[in-house]
Amino acid sequence: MRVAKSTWVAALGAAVVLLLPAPVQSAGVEVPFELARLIERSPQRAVESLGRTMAQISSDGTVSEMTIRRREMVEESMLRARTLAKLLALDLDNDGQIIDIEVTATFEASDTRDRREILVITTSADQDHNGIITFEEMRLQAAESLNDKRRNQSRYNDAYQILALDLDGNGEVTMREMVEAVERFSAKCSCVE
Ligand SMILES: [Ca+2]
Ligand SMILES: [Ca+2]
Ligand SMILES: [Ca+2]
Repeated sequence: MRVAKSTWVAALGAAVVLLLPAPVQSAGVEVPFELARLIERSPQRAVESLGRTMAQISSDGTVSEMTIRRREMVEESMLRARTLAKLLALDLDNDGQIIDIEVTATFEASDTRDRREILVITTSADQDHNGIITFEEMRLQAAESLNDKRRNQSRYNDAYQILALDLDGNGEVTMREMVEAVERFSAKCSCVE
């Protein structure tokens, strides 16, 4: 299901027009604190930033819990695959496990930066410290690298906050809905810009 980018570009254009005269809407919109601050700082920039996030999640910019989670899972699996690929590259004889000789051989053939990475990843992957990294340990290491990444990641938290802008409560937020929600909220809070 591919929808042209022009859909949300048009919505953004409409947003800018809508936001300038800031028509007063009576219906209140409850938004999470962080999102409220973003809108209060600049409704127009909030629309642009939220629009970008929404467009990254789905081609037509309509987001729901499912589309966000799906996007998140795709990214997570790519991160896991990257770590797993680094470990699999050390399995020189392709028997599904990494032993000392394989690490040493790769280590000697690598430059300083890669050597550091090899040391870090192999030390951390060999969870039972028996000198052998099994495939199960590689899989666990890949999952763990995701946790590190996740701690620093706020992008999807932002995306989930957008769900608060579901004005008609149908479980998804369209670009137009987001624009209208920002407009209503900014009218209510009499934000400056
Ligand atoms: Ca091996
Ligand atoms: Ca081990
Ligand atoms: Ca909706």
